Amino acid sequence: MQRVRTDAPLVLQLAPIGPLADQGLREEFAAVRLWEQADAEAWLAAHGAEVTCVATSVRRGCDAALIAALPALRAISSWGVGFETIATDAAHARGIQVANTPDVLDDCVADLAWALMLAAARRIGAADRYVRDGHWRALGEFPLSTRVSGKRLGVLGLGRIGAAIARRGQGFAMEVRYHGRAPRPDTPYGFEPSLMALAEWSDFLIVACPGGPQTRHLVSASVLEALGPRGILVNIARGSVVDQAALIRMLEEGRLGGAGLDVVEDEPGAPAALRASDDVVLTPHVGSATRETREAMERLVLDNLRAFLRSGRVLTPVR
Ligand code: 8YV
Repeated sequence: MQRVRTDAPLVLQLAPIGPLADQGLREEFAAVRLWEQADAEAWLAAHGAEVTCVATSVRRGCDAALIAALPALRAISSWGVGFETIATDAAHARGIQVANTPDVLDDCVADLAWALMLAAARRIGAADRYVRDGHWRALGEFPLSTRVSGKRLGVLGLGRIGAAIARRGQGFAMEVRYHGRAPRPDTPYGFEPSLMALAEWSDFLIVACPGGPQTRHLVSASVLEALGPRGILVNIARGSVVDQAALIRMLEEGRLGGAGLDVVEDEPGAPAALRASDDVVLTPHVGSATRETREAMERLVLDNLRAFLRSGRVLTPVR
């Protein structure tokens, strides 16, 4: 795509983001679409030095090599609250601002965490299949499930999404505790100094911490063991946080009660062992995927660019 106004700052879009953001980037920012260039490498070699802003998503990311190829880059506006696919260290080392889309998705991701917890505990997926497959012939035949109300809810990562998950516990008369990098005395929930202690205490453990190398396989075989044969694991964060091989083994051996997973390792697609288990409820990484929230995320991508171009500061910087 050719730019019409050559005096405007050059915005480079790395991948499609969504209809609203894509339209805004095209019409308001005349963004160049890298994936549509016949030869992206050649385009970068010819024009990389003119790019001041990048628009991307957590799915597409922006790695250190690309940042190095854009010597005039000053801001990256990314769709998604996660930013593990963006080389933030390389960006910050050069004073490049990185913006993500926090806050606007908290409620929908928290809602889905609860939906998965309720579905896994009450065996909604299995019950739905039972009815659909024509097995509902007598009353009271479907196996008993697990109570949620009044139980113990453990949250790994009490950030914005974790706090929204915890708040919902009040409506179900649940006691809530959490583990994270530091206690949050501004909240009414109990802090557990170790994840093992939290898992031992919890009936339900919801993973809501960031992904990336620092949290890889934090939910290990021993943490799952501590959660126990009645315990239920929910993950709406990143598949990488859970040792998936251990999770599958524990489920197969009946050493974990069940799991509700919106994310898995090596997305897209889930391994056959998880798909085959009636103790597991699966969704295809759709925590933020409501019309309302996705629109708000797309708007924020544009608002961050607008704010940067107007004031030199993005609205929601990653620190
Ligand atoms: C998206 C997300 O649903 O914001 C994030 O970091 O993971 C979600 O909002 C996900 O990126 C879909 O692929």
